[in-house]
Amino acid sequence: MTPPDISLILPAFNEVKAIAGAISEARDYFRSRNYSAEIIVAADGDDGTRELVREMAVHDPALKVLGHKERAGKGRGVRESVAAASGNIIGYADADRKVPIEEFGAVESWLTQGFDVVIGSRALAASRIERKQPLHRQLGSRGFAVFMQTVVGLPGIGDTQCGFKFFLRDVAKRVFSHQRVDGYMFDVEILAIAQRLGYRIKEVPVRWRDDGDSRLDLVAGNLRNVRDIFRIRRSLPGTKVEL
Ligand SMILES: Nc1nc2c(ncn2[C@@H]2O[C@H](COP(=O)(O)OP(=O)(O)O)[C@@H](O)[C@H]2O)c(=O)[nH]1
Ligand SMILES: [Mg+2]
Repeated sequence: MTPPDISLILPAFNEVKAIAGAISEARDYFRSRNYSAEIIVAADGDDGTRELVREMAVHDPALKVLGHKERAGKGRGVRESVAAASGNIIGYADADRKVPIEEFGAVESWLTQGFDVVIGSRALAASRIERKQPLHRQLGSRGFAVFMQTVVGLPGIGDTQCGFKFFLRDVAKRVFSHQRVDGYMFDVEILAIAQRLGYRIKEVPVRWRDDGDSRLDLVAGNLRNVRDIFRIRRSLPGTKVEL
């Protein structure tokens, strides 16, 4: 069977209000571009998100659903979805649609121009932030970036945490086969692995809008994030080598 042009992964933890809209928007967008698209939802939690997507998938063979009743982490959801994906391009976007799917247009051109990984960014001059995060999250993100760059080091990357990242299929499969962190820090880990493997990463400005509905637990979640950043550093070789 010919692979779909794209596999879009939507990680979702208790997103019953947002998920149907996110799926149909993505489906309509790729259809309008004449792309065949597989959509994989990694749905954790117990609010009925997974069941709703399963229901939608009955009439749509290009829609798949994975996930766990217990929260398993965004990183784990994306990793399991990449393993199940077959598109020529594999990528993920937040289910709460902080980045509109039309921004894929800006990503795609770089993937056809020799880049292996293309990531959305809020940190570039041309990024358009339509609704900002609350101040404590903005400050937290800035502090996080300094801490992360000191401990792990991702030279040249201004925004690791924007949840809009796309890979050529073989690149996604290879990078994610080395990926271990289950929580939010998996974004840092995959970029670090991709850099160490010598892949070309392009950061592109995107339109971004805060949804004011975070799943991050500010205390326990951030303690885990700090621990995971150190874990990522320990697991990476100091210099660029073949993994
Ligand atoms: N599968 C899965 N998805 C998650 C988990 N935690 C967060 N997500 C999803 O990851 C995306 C970003 O998370 P969120 O906490 O909303 O980020 P924020 O809105 O930027 O604070 C959303 O689509 C979430 O539903 C998880 O434990 N498992
Ligand atoms: Mg959210």
